[in-house]
Amino acid sequence: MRPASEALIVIDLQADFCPGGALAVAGGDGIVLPLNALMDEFATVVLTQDWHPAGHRSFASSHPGQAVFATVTLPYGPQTLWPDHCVQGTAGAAFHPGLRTDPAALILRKGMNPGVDSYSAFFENDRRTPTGLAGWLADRGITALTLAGLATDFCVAFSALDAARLGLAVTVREGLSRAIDLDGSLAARRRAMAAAGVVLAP
Ligand code: VGL
Ligand code: ZN
Repeated sequence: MRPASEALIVIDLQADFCPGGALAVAGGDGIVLPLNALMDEFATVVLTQDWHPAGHRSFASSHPGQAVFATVTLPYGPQTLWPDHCVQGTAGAAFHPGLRTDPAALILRKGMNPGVDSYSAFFENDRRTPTGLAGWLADRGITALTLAGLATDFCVAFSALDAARLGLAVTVREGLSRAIDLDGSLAARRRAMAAAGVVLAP
């Protein structure tokens, strides 16, 4: 067991991000079993769940004439347009059926604001609106995080970068994460994470 100051955060291991899902990440289901095993090492496990209302502003379907994976400018900045995914209460928004959820002390839902996306588990994409996770971790004396899940170059990376900025020690388990890799996004986010002091581990 690791020290109580460490937490494992499993990002968005949901059906829609796994093969067969609406925004499938290649190999997304392949990390479920090793992550289940890794949970036993941590006294604190957090799961995050992308949890959008129908018609969310990050969906290409909400922008007539725009294609999936295009980038538009929203009031808070650039936003990639995604296929409809992780709609609250749908089968696609559920965790992968093989993922252990019993060890989780917290299941954090994000992306619920209809007009603002939230890749990071800490701040919405306006980079200002907190989810409350920073305070939850601080209250419990947690100072070091291990992050893994889906997708490496979006929700895992944004969460890792925010956590590092907040002063937490962050390790991303790349071998227990899978990437979307849109227009070189994986290489860019790996560089950004390394520059921010995030430890990229297998
Ligand atoms: C994610 C795109 C849209 C993720 C969530 O979990 O990485 N990516 N919503
Ligand atoms: Zn989403």
